[in-house]
Amino acid sequence: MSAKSNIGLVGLATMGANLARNIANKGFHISVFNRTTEKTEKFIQDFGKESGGKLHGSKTLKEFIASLEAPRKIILLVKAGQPVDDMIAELSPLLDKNDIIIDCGNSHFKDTERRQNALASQGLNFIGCGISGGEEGALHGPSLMPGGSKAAWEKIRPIFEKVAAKDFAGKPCVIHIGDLGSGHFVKMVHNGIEYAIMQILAESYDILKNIGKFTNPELSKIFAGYNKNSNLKSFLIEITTKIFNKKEDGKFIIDYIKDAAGQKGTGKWTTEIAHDLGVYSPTINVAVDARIVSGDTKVREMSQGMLKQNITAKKITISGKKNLIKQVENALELATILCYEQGISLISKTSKEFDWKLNLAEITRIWQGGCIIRSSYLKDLTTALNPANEKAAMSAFQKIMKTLNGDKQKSWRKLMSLAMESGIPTPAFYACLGYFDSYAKARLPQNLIQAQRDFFGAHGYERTDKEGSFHTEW
Ligand code: NBP
Repeated sequence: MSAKSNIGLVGLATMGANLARNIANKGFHISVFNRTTEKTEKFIQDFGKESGGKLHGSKTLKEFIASLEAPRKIILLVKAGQPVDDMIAELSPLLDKNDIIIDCGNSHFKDTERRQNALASQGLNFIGCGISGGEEGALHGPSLMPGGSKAAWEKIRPIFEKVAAKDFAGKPCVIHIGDLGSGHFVKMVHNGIEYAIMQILAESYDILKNIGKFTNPELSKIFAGYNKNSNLKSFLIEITTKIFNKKEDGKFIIDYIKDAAGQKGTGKWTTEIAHDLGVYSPTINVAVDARIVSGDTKVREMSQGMLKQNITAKKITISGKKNLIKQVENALELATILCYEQGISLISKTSKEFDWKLNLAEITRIWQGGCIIRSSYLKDLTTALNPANEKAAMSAFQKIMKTLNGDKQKSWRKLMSLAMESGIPTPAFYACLGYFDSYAKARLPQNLIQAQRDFFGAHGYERTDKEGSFHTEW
């Protein structure tokens, strides 16, 4: 290769391979490197032709670095954690001042800040960039959330804007999120919202399957119906309709998948920072817990014989089935709105705490395409969060409030009673309702907790009728 590549990428597993192909397909020359050289060779063999000669494989890091135009822009898509530090340690001595490393993996935002500080002392730029959309997104257009130096962002911007998915108006689903680790932070909260929505979808499945007695093809049709609701139409519901219909060897695969849900940490990290900053995000917490209990298979198998659910299951009628489909739709619609709300509140509070000045409307806009939590509801949410058009923001906000406060809420409450009576665990749905009900009340019962704390620990309390701190000899 005579001319140098516009960008480089390290890590040719699912995400890296697909993102590299996407970048080449958008007309950029890209050099690639993978720790295991055979993977690089196979990748170039498989996709070199499709790229029209724009993909360039390197066997050594030295060769890789030499193939890149200045300032060098290097995307890392290696396993999060120690491998990122290992790659930085190998790359940084070979780089020149002002070169840019872009970590697109799911790194913790505090690790990103540590790496930014260490590399800044060597004159190198480090951007922590969240990427969402899985392999399809990486190949055809992901949602990208870069954070770090604005000047470095401007250097990668032309490539990233071409590679990203498009929002509802056709604009790229990428912005400079903000300073420091803010890009990885926003991606982490995105994943927290993803955990919460996936859990309420799983609970909807449980209710429909075990109370409604719907078959897999019926479930597929029901979810396809939900996907016509403008607040629910989403990537996650779309794939859910496909999952229920998928057969292998004549069997529905869903019925044979173990119910132990995996997790790689971003949900847990979201709950940790929410607790650290005192942000109420119960559905994200519960979604992480639900994955934990799902993995506790042995204990559940043992306790199933001991714990008898004292319920009398009623046979569901045809009209009851129809009603159930609507009740679940209403519950899903309102709970989904509240899942996004919990994530946005966390981003907002953190932005203030760290003085990041994050643009909430722009963040939800870049989630409109490419990413796992893309949904048509994000149109209203983006508008409601955009202070630049006050009238439109107020009208979108009122529309959301009308949905939350209307009759669908009653239907959701009835569904929760039914789930409880039927012994179906729906902790994420309850958490969403608890979130709503807690903020709907100016006074909560924690006056009792304050009294108890003062009783046993002389912690003192404040009063509603006079200023100051008080203690009672109980
Ligand atoms: P993996 O997370 O499975 O990582 C595999 C890659 O890391 C391979 O290229 C491997 O090289 C390389 N690697 C490892 Br492991 N240790 C290394 C080391 N010490 N030095 C250099 N390279 C090393 O790949 P992925 O699923 O494509 O994900 C990449 C990143 O993107 C992760 O942070 C992930 O959390 C994030 N992400 C994934 C998705 C998704 O849908 N998969 C979505 C969004 C974000 P080798 O071939 O030599 O073993």
